Amino acid sequence: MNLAIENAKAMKGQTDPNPLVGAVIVNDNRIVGVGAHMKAGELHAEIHAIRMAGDHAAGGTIYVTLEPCSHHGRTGPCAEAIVKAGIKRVVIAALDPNPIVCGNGVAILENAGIEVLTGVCEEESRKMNEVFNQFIVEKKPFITLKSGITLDGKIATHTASSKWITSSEAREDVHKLRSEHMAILVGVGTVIHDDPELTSRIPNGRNPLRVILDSSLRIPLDAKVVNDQKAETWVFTGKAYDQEKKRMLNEKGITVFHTSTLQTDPREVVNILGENLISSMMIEGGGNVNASFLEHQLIDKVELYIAPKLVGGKNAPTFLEGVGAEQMSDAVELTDVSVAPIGKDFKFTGYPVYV
Ligand code: AOF
Ligand code: ZN
Repeated sequence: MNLAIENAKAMKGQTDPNPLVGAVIVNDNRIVGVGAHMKAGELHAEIHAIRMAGDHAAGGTIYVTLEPCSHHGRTGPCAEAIVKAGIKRVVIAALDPNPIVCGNGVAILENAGIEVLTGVCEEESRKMNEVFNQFIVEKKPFITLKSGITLDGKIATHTASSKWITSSEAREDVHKLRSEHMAILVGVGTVIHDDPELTSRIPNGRNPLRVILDSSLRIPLDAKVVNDQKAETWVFTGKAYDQEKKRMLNEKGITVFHTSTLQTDPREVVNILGENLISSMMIEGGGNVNASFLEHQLIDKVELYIAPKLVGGKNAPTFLEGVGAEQMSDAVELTDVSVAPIGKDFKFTGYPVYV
């Protein structure tokens, strides 16, 4: 199962909105087939492993990180393929939370007289599919708030100097994070001030969809995200947007959505992204964009790259502005937290708990 999980994890960032899944077939104490799901729309992990095992699958055991599917989707049901291959025992890490599968895959296997054991390395399998597990049930993208900050929470000095807060190791890790997400979101202020590319500059990095929040369609027509064609760019504006500006953006291949409110409503943005099968998004916003998503309880995970530096200054911006909590008892607590050193900095990970 560890090998199956390792193979599944190697595909991180290329299967979405599908899950990470790995499979290993063992017969007579010998590994006869391995497989991983590599891309949505392509073969499932079990099918790769069964094809590799050929005749050696019969009588063997398959270790699979997610319950084999039962539906006729873009590929046939894996549970039926396992039965047909003559596999005698199926060891599963986690049930598939997809309502069209959940439990049905196990039922097909058990009805065919196959021994099924579930819950092996379940925690690890669930954790690696935290994005899929939420998206397949709620249809809401899994949203990670990422920020590079000083020890006192600043993202720039009071003169707006911000290069660089964190070390090159941390910045490289951010490029990896970008390539693991389907979308990346910033506010139009970031586009105006920094003119960022918002691409993933690592070897084989996948560029996420670029999402810009822009209530009054202020985005400069000569911005890199409008012109470079390195990734798709979607701009979300409010209901009173400038039609002519929208037309000019459309001409440049930019998609413009508007919400039903004057200010772009983050909940509507998230709903529209979900409807378009965007299962994961990273927010690299300024303090106001970050705060508005947190206040709407839309942040699922927080990743902070913390540089051991002190900037100070009450006018130096922090990564979370907005009005903020009234009482300390109203603060959003994070759970399942971890801290790891990275270069000269520290990477903090946690999950907000909303009450
Ligand atoms: C498996 N093995 O390797 C994967 C599974 O669109 P489809 O047909 O590829 O189906 C996607 C659904 O299949 C996905 O939502 C999840 O429930 C399951 N994924 N199942 O047995 C795999 N990738
Ligand atoms: Zn399948």
